[in-house]
Amino acid sequence: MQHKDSVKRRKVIFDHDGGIDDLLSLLLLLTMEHIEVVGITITPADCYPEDALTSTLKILSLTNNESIPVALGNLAGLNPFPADWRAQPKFCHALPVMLRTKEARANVVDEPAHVWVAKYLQNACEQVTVLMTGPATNLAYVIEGHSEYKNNIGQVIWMGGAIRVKGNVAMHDSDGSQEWNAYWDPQATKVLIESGVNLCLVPLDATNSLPIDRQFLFELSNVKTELADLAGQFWAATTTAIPTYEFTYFMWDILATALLGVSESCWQTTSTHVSVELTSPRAGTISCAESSAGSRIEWVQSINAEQVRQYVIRQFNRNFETFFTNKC
Ligand SMILES: [Ca+2]
Repeated sequence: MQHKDSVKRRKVIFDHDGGIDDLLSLLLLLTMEHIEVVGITITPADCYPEDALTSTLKILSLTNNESIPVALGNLAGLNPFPADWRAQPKFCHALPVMLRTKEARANVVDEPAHVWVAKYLQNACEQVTVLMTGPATNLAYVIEGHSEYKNNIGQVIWMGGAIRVKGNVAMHDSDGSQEWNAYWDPQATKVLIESGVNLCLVPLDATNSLPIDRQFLFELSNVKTELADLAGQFWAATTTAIPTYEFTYFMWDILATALLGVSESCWQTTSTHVSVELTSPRAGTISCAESSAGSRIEWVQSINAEQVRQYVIRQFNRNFETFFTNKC
């Protein structure tokens, strides 16, 4: 166990929604020695909340990070994820190493996620990065109710949207243009996009380059460390119960998380005026605005997929006792 006090670390609030991709992202984030995870909040979107909480707490115990506060969200979006997708990550806390690991409940805060985020930002002495790999609901609630707290947000990195590619929603009230995180709570998407915070959007345009293919899983299997094996087992569960319509699982959330660690030469961003639609069949669609009338945001348009994959494999090359401890 190590604790790196000597270097100034970047403070991050991680808001996730409990999917397998999110749990892998938590593991990846905790490997980053330049990052201080100051809190974890859970949006009950692509998960059942108690499963997400259980897996999160077990991962924190496994990596000696039991003191990080965890807050469960209770705000619900308009468009629920399919029930079988939400049930899929139950698999993660049923794996042997996860079953053997006790979840420490002492760090679960007794207020909902959006309230915890608001209080953290209110009292923050320095700017914090908010990494979001689920819908924007918790942060949007805070921004709408307390716009003065925006000054304490250094950057928001959000996996969401499909700007110049088709979306991944195939529901009766959708024309297929939306990405799921943006569709779950279209109003929250609009609030965040129009908020003026320093937002780096990680849309499907970028994540489409990172399918979880057999070659990647094979490379990971050859690392042969505790973390690489656990990550490989998580990803193995996605090869049969696959939550996309193209039967391919991607590194959606992993890419957003990896941006905090990979070299900046790994990705290219562009800045575009966009608008968010609120009505069916395009509720939650983030589209390029015709003129400068929309909100100007920065989004990741391309990445070096191989460099990102190799980064993930390198970071997962460790055993659990080598994680450093986040002291909160
Ligand atoms: Ca997610």
